[in-house]
Amino acid sequence: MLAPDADKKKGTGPAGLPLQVHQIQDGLATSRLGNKIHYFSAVDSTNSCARQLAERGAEEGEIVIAESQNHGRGRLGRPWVSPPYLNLYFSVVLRPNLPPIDAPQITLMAAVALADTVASFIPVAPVIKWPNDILVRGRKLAGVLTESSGDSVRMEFVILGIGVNLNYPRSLMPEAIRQRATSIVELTQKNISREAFVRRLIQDLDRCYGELEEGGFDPLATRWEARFGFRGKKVRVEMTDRVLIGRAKGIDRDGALILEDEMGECQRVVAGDVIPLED
Ligand code: BT5
Repeated sequence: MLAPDADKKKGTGPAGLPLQVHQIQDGLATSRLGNKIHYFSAVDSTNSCARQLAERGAEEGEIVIAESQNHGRGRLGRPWVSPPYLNLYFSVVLRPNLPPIDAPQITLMAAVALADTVASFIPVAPVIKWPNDILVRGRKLAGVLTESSGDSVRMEFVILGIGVNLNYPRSLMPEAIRQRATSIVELTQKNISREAFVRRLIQDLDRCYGELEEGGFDPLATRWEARFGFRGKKVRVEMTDRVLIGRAKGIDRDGALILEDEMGECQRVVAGDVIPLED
């Protein structure tokens, strides 16, 4: 928890207090998400917790929120730094009516919703870095981790996990992320109401998820592209088995990154890390 002194120095909001779940849910106007919120003070990972609930039959839209995670994770088992009472660690159970091949669309849909939410709390436009980062002024504010379960024909469920740095002062960030991460309080110099943020996020996700299911991926892909901060930029893409250098063009309808390599040929990247390069 934030020390009282640190709280005083950094703005006016209620950083350091437990989330008031009823404030998130009261009057929440959504059609699919947020009927049930499972709230914990500490878990290993909200994604693992939501997966267990889904395996026991949790319904679409059930949400797990924790104040802290002991083993919060990113992609490829990378750690997600998750100190208590400052940020948001959130996972939602989805049971989408989509074939497994379209699973990446869920990550991209979530990035659009999350960027919309973030944009309503800060004065600068957030940028999406393919596939799952929200960056502001070149630093990482949030990440998305989707994990699905099912067979090759049908997805049984998808766990959509989101971590966002909210009232997290740089002084409390560990060395490993301090130079590359940011938070809402660092950007605005004010603590925000975490309840207001979560509420808005649930509504934005509900809206974008509904659009994906009803209108398909194309309209969301257009909005994703509008927030994509790397179109035409020179990037290095690190995959598990190789590295590509080229210019980012955008995404295709499966959510793969399209890169024009140094020979002028277009390459599709389905999984990897994008690192911006100087032109
Ligand atoms: C991600 O992975 O960005 C996905 C992060 C998803 C976290 C949420 S929290 C709720 C839910 N439950 C979970 O267990 N996970 C999800 P990736 O692209 O692999 O980025 C991971 C990298 O981000 C790390 O290697 C660090 O460099 C950096 N990082 C770790 N913690 C961070 C933080 N709090 N803020 C900014 N960057 C961080």
